Amino acid sequence: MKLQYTEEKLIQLFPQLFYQQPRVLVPKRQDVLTVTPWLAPIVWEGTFDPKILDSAYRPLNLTIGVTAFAVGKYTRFVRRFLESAEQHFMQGYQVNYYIFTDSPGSIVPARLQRGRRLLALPVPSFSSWQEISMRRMETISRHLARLRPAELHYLFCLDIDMVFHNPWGPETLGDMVAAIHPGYFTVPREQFPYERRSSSAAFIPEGEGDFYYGGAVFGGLVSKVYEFTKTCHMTILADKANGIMAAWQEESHLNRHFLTHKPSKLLSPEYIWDDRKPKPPEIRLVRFSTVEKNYKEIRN
Ligand code: UD2
Repeated sequence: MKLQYTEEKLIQLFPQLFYQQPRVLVPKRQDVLTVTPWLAPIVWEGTFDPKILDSAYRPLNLTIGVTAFAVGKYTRFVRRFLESAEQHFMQGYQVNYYIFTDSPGSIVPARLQRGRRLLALPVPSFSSWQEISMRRMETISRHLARLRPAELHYLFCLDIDMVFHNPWGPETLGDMVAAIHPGYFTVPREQFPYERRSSSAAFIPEGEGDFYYGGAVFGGLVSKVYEFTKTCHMTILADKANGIMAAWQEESHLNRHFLTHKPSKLLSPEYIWDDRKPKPPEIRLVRFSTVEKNYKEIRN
């Protein structure tokens, strides 16, 4: 018997084979920069087709890691972070969540989908929030040094006081991935809060710099994230030896590193939004954003 399928049926059966033809003379977005001057893509809604990406990445059987720190009162953010990640983060992929905390007992095991694991890993607390934030570079690099190579392919290092609102998928995967900070994507670089003291290892002089990246989101191939976090830890230590703490702690060191080691992919502020800001039309959807917190209360 000869089987006859309508086009509609074929699209239903093999969605990955049917998609709009990319048009060389018709850019998908004209309102935003979609590629850096060093030819790294900047990921915005409307610039990619999730079906094509899934058909390329799903067969690779990847495991994607997430590190997040919940020290002191920040443990209160873990549940919402994980619940929202289970809804939106890397759907259909294997995910390992590594939650570093000073109270592993308080991390309630979340209900995870198949192929997803949660590990609560003990870390010491430090007396200041700045130290807790900066020490993440050291902890992540040490953790990665101990991993079996097959355990993890890609890793994202995220702030815990954040929530996923929309899909975050394989469009974010890349060798070294940085996210454009939501507070500074419309301003000239003179206004970026880079470290401006030349005595700091995070120093960036006036007139230099590409973007201002957020410390709350970075990632990439495990080997690259390892090198990156190790280097940032070293530059933080160099500052410490000189009695300096950079203006925005490890975020300043991250920005300094990415000036000379350009990230291979950039995430638009959709991936690191701040809901207190009015949403301009260029931000078509918010994928991941900060939870409002009382800084004074939570840091004590
Ligand atoms: C900014 C950055 C953050 C970091 C920080 C450094 C963004 C959106 N956020 O956020 O990534 O670079 O500046 O100053 O770019 N933490 C604890 N316990 C604490 C303190 C911090 O677990 O007592 C962890 C937690 O995972 C938190 C992260 O460190 O999400 C960053 O600390 P923050 O959220 O207080 O930093 P914030 O909001 O100033």
